[in-house]
Amino acid sequence: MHNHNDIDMKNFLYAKDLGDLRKALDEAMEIKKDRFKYVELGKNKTALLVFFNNSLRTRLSTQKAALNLGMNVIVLDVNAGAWKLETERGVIMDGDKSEHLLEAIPVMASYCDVIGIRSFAGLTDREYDYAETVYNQFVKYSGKPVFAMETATVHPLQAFADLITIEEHKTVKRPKVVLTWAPHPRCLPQAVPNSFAEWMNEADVDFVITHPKGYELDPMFAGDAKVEYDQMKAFEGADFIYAKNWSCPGVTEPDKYGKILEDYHNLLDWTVSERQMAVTNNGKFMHCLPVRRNMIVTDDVIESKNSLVIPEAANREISATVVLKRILEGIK
Ligand code: AN0
Ligand code: CP
Repeated sequence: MHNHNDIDMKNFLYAKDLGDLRKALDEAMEIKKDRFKYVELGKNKTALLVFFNNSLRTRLSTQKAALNLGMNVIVLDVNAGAWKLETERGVIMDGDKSEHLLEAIPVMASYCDVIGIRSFAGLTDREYDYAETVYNQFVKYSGKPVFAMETATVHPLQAFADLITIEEHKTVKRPKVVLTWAPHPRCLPQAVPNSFAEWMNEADVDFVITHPKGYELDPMFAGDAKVEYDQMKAFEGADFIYAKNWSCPGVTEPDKYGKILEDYHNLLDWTVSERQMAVTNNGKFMHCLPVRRNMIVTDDVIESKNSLVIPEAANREISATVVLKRILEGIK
C-alpha cells in the first residue's frame, strides 16, 4: 500500500508523530463519514492492546478502530490473568512478580504487528515516569510499532479526539479553549492535561490554562501557553472548557511530584458549575471521562446542552482509526 502521508508513523506519543494536524483532521472527518473505508488495510494484521490499568473508552474504541480497518485484535489485561510483570532491570525477583518485561515484550511482539500500551504514571519517581521508561522498553524490545493508550506522561489518542471534537463544534475560526484543573480525591496522572496542552499549542486556538498555584505542567507540554491562576478570569469569553484533575507535576519541587498539594475540601470552588460557565461565550464543556460528578463538574453542567462529553468519547473511535491506519500504512 502506498503511503501518501508526510510521515511514516511507527510510534505514537506526540502530536508531531501525526505530521500536519490539518491533514490528520481531514482524514478523521473522511473516516467519520465512512468508518470502513480502509477495511482492506488491516487484513491479516493483528493489534495487541496491553493494559496495565483500567479502561472503558480506550479499550472499546481502540478495538473498534482495529475492526474498522479489518484487523484482528488481542487484548491483554496484565493484572487479570497474566503473570505479574517486573518492569525494572536488576531487581532480584523474589517478590510477587513472576516474569520480567524483558522476556514478556518480545514474546507478546511475536504474536502481533502493532502494540498499544496503557501504562499509567506510578507518580512516585518523576524521572522514571517522565522518561517514559515502560513505553520505551516496548519500543526497544518489541521491534513493532507501539502506540500510547495513555502512558506515564501522555494520552495522545484522547488529545486527538478532543481536537476533532473542538473542530466539529467551534463556532468561531479561532476559539478560546480553557484547560481547567478541578478537584479530585485521589492522585491522578498528568498525561491527559499534558497531551491536551501539547495538542492545543499546535492547534489554531487561543489556549489558556488555569489551576491553583503548584500544579504547573511540565514546560515540555505547556510550552508558552498562558497560565491564569484566577479561574473566573480564565473562563471569561471561553468557547470550550476542558476540565481535568491532575496531581502535582513537580516541575519546580520534584519532592511534591504526584501529590495532592491541598485537601480538595478547600478547593471545591474549582468544581465547574453554572457559576463559571455563565461568564463563558456560551462555552461547551469537555472532559475525557471517567468523571466524578460534583467533584470535577456539577450534574447540571455535564447534563446541559453544552456538554460534549459523549460526542468527545465517541470520537475516540475516530482518532484511533486514523492512528492505526497511519501505522498500518507505515508497515506495508
Ligand atoms: C485516569 C487519569 O486521570 O489519567 C484516566 C483518564 C483517561 N483517570 C483516573 O484514573 C480516574
Ligand atoms: N478517556 C479514557 O481514556 O477513558 P478510559 O480510561 O475509560 O479508557
